[in-house]
This record gives sequence, C-alpha cells and structure tokens, in this order.
Amino acid sequence: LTLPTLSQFCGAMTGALLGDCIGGEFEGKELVRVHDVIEAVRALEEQRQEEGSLVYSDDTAMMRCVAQSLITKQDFDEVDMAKRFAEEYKEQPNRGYGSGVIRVFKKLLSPNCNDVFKPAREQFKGKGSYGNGGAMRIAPIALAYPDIQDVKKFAKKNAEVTHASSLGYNGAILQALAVHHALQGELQRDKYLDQLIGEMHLVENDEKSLSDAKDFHEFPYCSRLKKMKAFLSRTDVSKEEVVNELGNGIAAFESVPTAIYSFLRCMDPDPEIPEKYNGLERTIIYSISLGGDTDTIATMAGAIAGAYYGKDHIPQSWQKSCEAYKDAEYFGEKLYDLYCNRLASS
Ligand code: F2R
Ligand code: MG
Ligand code: MG
Repeated sequence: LTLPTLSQFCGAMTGALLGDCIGGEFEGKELVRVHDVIEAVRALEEQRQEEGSLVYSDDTAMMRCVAQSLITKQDFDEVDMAKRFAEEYKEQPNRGYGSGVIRVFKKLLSPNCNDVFKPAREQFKGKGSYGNGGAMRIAPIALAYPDIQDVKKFAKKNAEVTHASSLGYNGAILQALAVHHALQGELQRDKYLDQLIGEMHLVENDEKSLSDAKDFHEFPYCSRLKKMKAFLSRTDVSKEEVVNELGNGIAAFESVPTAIYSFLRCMDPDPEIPEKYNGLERTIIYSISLGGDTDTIATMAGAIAGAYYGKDHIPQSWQKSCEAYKDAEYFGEKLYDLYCNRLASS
C-alpha cells in the first residue's frame, strides 16, 4: 500500500470545487457542446473572470460542512454534521439546493428534533430521497478515513442525514469508494472497476437495497459499473450512449456512475478535447459536456480525478476563479493530517 500524498488531498478538494463552479453554468442543459465548455475554461485561462468570481453551489456548501465537521470533531459526529447542514442552509438558502432536501433542513432546525435521521426518513412519503445530494458532498469522508470499512460506514451515515433511500446513500458509498481507491496510486481501470463491483455487490445485496431497487432496476450501481467496463473496452462510445446507459440526472444512480466513467475514460486522450489539457482537466471538461446535472457530475468526477492526479494537475487560473478556493486547499491539508494520524494509530 502506498501512502497518498498531501497533493492528492488538496487535489480532491479543489477538483470537487472546480467541477461545481465550472459545471454550474451548464446545469440542467441537455445539450452541451465540448466547444462551449472549452470556451468557458479559456475564459478562466485568459483571466477574463475575476478571482473567486465563479460561485459554488449546494454541492460545495455541503462538502464544506462535511470537511469542517470532520476537522473540528476529528471523527464522524452525525449531530454536529446535521447541525452544520441546517445552519449552512439557514445562512445561505440560495445555493441551488434540491427542492426536497430543504424540508429536511427546516425540520433539523426545529428545537424539537432529537433524532437527526428522522427528517430524512420522512421524505417522499417515507421512501427517502434517492437524489445525488448524499454523494456530491462525500469526498472528505474518504480523505479522513484510511480504513475502507470506515469509509463505507461513515459515507452511509453521512448520506442518511438527508437521503434515507438506499438508492441515495449507496451512491454516496460508491462515490466515497471511488475516491478511496483513487488515493491508492497508479490504477488499472479494469482492476479498479472490479474492486468497486465486488464492494457494491455486497452493499446492494441487502434486503433494503434489493427492495428499494424494485421500482427501478436491480443492482442499479453494479449493473452500471459492468456497463462501464464494456464502454472502456471500446473507443467509439458516444455521449448519447453514455447518457442513455449511465445517465446524467439528479438521481444518485444516474450520476455517480457517470462521474466515475468520466474519470476513467479521460485517462486516455479524447479526440474532441485539445491535447494540451491533462487527465484532470479533461475529466472536468468531458463530464460537463455530458449535460444534465453538470455541476454535480463534474464535482464528483473532479474529486476522484483530483484524488488520483493531485493538485499539481490543476491550473492556477482555474483554481483562482473559484469562490473560496483557498479553503479547499486548507481542508485538504487538515484532512491529510487526520488520515495520517489514523493510519499511524491503527
Ligand atoms: N437542485 C439542483 N438543481 C435544480 C435547479 C436548481 C436551480 N439552481 C434553482 O434553484 O432553480 N441541484 C442540486 O440538487 C441536486 C442534489 O439534490 P439532493 O440534495 O439530492 O435533493 P433532493 O431534493 O433530496 O433530491 C433531488 C430531487 O430528486 C427527486 N427525488 C429524489 N428522491 C425521490 C423520490 N424518492 N421520489 C421521487 N423523486 C425523488 C426529486 O425531484 C428531488 O427534488 C444536485 O444536482 C445539486 O446540484
Ligand atoms: Mg449544485
Ligand atoms: Mg447539480
């Protein structure tokens, strides 16, 4: 096992911020041309955007809460986590939150709330949310815990504060595992996917996951991870195929796999993306070009790519265009300390 570097932790936090800030402009558009995304990043490179002028959305607002809670408490604390989510929403409600999750925040803000998981369980007539809000914010869990069992356990608990459907929290587990494995150094795509398939098969094979998936497709995550393996063995996979088979929507199962595929596919050059862009930049550009929930797919893809390539692959001009970019670096440093301390005491 190789010890991850500080650069990878700062890369993951900053990669996530970039995806949210650059992808935000395109959220909800079904047709996004690569050309338009490249125009947007050129504006950053030519400094046509002022420093810090690309605002972050709910994705980053919630990821900041996760990082701050872990750093302050030095461990996972669901009560502190829930309080931070709710207070953050109260302070800045216009960050583009999902229309369902704001009901959870309002209930969490009530002084009568003494079970922080209850509001999430009451969502969508008791079915819970399967939105990608649990997954979009989860990277700091993988950066705080070196042990894979902890990553799974706390990714699930963190997501359950807002997302009680297994389709929602299983997406957070998969995204956290994707970041965890990306931290472990040079990877082979098939091996990386086989690990994820093995882990997600166990996760999706429990009673609740099997029951929640009945309304959709059984093993929604494993089936998409398998599809990804087939896609990666071909060089002619179109955007339409990716969107049709993996998705680009607000549901966690229609966006987490797409983010992972974007990262893996962009390890290779893409004929549509100029060669001067490295694997991390390509991942952000490509993931946004798939359209749909662009800020969230790009924030998740950016976290994985940042954890893999490290912050040296992030251009300063892109980074400096984002709101609160210095905080991302700070969170990366503090989470790195936490990870190393846990590793040393294990
Ligand atoms: N909300 C958005 N984008 C929409 C446009 C926002 C715009 N800026 C504006 O204000 O006009 N983006 C952000 O939301 C996504 C994360 O959402 P999250 O946190 O999962 O929220 P929620 O409300 O729990 O779920 C999202 C929607 O999914 C559908 N849904 C979920 N579970 C469902 C269920 N069991 N049954 C039926 N529908 C369910 C609902 O439509 C929810 O509202 C990210 O994209 C983030 O960027
Ligand atoms: Mg958002
Ligand atoms: Mg979004």
